[in-house]
Formats: sequence, C-alpha cells, structure tokens
Amino acid sequence: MNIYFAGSIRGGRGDQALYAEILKIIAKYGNVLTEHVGDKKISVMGEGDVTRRIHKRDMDWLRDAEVVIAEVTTPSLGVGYEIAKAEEWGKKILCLYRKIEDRSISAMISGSDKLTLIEYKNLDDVKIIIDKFLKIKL
Ligand code: 6K6
Repeated sequence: MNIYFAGSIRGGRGDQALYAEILKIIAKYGNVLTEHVGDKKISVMGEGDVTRRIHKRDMDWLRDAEVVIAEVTTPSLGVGYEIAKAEEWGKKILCLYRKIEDRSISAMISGSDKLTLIEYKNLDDVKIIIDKFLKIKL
C-alpha cells in the first residue's frame, strides 16, 4: 500500500520531529512516499530543489498513493493543496491534529465529508488512530 504523508514545510517546521515519529508508525503499514516531510535537514526554506520539480514529483506520488495521512496542526498552504487534490482524486484521507488554544482548524478541513479528521494528544493516540484507519482500509 502506498501512503502519502503530508506535513508543513514552509508553513513552519515546529512539528518536524513529531512528523518523523508519525512516519515511523506509518512505515509499518506500507510504502511511505514522502519521508522528506520528517527530515530535519529540510527547513522552512525547503530542500533547495527547484519548485516546479518538487510540485511534479509530489503530485505524481500523490496520484500513486491509496491513502493520504496529513498532520494539519500547523497550517500549511501546501498540505491544504495536497488534501484538496487527494479529495478530487478519490483518495482515502486521514487528517490528524492537536488542539491548540486560541486556534481552530480551517472549515475547509473540518467541514469536509471527503476526509476523516481526528484529534490526538500524543503518539500513543496516533498509533491507535492509524491502526484503526488503515485496518478499515485493508
Ligand atoms: C523547496 C523549495 C521551495 O520549497 C521547497 C520545499 N521542498 C519540498 N520538498 C518536498 N515536498 C514539499 C516541499 N515543499 C512543500 N512540499 C509538500 O507540500 C510536502 O509534501 C508537504 O506535505 C507540503 C508542505 O507544504 P508547505 O506549504 O508547508 O511548504
């Protein structure tokens, strides 16, 4: 199973270490196409790659994925774009978020019936949520 993981890059790298841990959990279930999202060498400045090439590569991977898992606590234009494309292409989508005081998830995510949005507090929660979500899918 190809799994596309989405998490903020230019939107902010505050959760990068958490993405790396979530990627480790996801890797037990299938082929993760976007390991770079958890890479601490990628700063908000990006990989230093040409943006057109990044867009094409990521969209090709997204098309090839059966499942998309997005961490949406840190708002990111790129992650929102990927989720919209994944909806358009009929992918199964799980969005994970942590509740942060004085912040709410965009209504474009919380109001969509084409994805599953689940709140979590820690990595133990993430393990359970992902296991349930992917077992339903399998
Ligand atoms: C390089 C040059 C300019 O920006 C970069 C960033 N490099 C990226 N490399 C790989 N994937 C990327 C990059 N930038 C964004 N993405 C994709 O969009 C990832 O799959 C993330 O899920 C998402 C992050 O979007 P932003 O808007 O937070 O960057």
